[in-house]
Amino acid sequence: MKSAEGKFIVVSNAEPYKHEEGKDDEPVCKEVEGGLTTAMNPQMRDSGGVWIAYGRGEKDFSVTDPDGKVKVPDYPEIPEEDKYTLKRLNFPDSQYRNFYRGYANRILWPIFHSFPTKADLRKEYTYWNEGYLPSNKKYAKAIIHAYQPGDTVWVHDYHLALVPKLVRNELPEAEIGLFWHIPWPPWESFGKLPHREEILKGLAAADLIGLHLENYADNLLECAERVGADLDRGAKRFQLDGEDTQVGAYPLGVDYRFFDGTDTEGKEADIRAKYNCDNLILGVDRQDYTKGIPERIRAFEKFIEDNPGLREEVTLIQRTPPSRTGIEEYQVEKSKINDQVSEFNGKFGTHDWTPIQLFWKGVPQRELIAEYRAADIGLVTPGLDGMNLVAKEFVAANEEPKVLILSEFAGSSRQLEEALLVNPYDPDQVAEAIKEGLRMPREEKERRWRRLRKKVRTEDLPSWAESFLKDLENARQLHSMTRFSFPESEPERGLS
Ligand code: GDG
Repeated sequence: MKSAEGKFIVVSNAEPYKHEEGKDDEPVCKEVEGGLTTAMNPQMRDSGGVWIAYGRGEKDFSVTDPDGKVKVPDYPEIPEEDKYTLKRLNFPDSQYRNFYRGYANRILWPIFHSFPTKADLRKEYTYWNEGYLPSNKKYAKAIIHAYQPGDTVWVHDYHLALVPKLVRNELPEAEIGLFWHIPWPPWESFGKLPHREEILKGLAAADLIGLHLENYADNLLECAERVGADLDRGAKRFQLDGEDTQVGAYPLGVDYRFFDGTDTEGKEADIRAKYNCDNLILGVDRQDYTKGIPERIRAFEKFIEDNPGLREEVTLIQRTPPSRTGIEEYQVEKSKINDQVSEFNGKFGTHDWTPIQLFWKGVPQRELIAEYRAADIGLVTPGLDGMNLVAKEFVAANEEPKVLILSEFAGSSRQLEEALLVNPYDPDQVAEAIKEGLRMPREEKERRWRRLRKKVRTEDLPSWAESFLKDLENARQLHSMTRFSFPESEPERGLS
């Protein structure tokens, strides 16, 4: 699905595959869990492009060539023609700490999720000191090195907001798109960000900035205006620092055919047998305070407390692969969840029944699909989430009608209106939705499920990529005609 005659250069912080130490010290290739990997893999497979990312695996650099490149997926069963190039970047530990754990995840992440009190602004220096800016420069340099005229550069997410400007400075004619995977908050939250102008100037050099929802796009436009951009609200364009960009909403979808069609070899029956209970509820989230895990567990507890007759008939499986383990807040939350779950299981569990099954690790994708299929209810209740792919994957994986309980603060709730939509901070409401889900008449379940499946099938990953890339091409054409027709503000060449 290439948009132009050239190749794709996809750029993200997280790599799609890492290499770890296997048996006999041999490096073993593993898929990295995460929204972006799942989202982008099919396109990379089909287009044979270059993916530039940080190499995080312990054996990552033992398999790369001197330029940091390796062909992935590096599995013996994958033929060479189905692989693409992954270029791994290496950062000194101190730089990565400042960039990733510092500016990106202790400042940008909380502010963009409207948790400004969780933002550690003492870490403001991490923008400069071997941190966000120099790391963005390193990504930009790798792009410039890989670039050939006609290529499409597709940058992903909040770690790399300065990259469009840094690349544009060197490649004025390049087609550059950026997709922003997290919410764009209102000015009241965004405005608290140190370097808010630099972030917007960095982004303004992209031809197109995609976000999941219209209201995120509107928030971005308003924030740009507040820092002095000229706005064309109707056309969703703004001009800042001599750069002119288009903003649009592109709700990310999932690879429906993959989730629908993957053969799980009946593993779901084994999972159900293991828990020996009539109804399984499933939560799947990267560990993060935005995902609302303690609130979800509290709501499940409420449900169990309020419905003694249903005890031993319902089990919650909470699958939580760890993430950002080096950040203190994440460690604190993890131990709180452990305490919460063990206290509850100790109070209500019996010899035959453990109400909450908590797993602090990920499983391979096929097993995850089997878990989706084993579950009767998908419980997806983030406090705030740009999109949330788990909700869509749960729908895509299940041909059999199920129940989806979904937070109204997940971006996906705008499309998946036939789910039982809940306020994740209201335990009574979530507990009530669980009860409703368990009792839902077959006909209603089928009716809702049919509509959900249709949306996830039609608004899927290829259609998302196609519409973003089509608009990107148009935006580039427009910019190549008009880019230098705004003489009143002389562009400052270079972010310093
Ligand atoms: C960000 C935004 C936005 C989870 N556990 C396992 C596993 N996963 C995969 C899921 C899903 C992905 O991780 C999680 O994606 P989400 O969308 O739910 O959330 P984030 O990681 O926070 O992603 C989010 C997304 O970017 C895309 O734009 O939707 O709002 O925060 O794909 O399947 N995969 C495997 N094993 C697991 O145990 N294999």
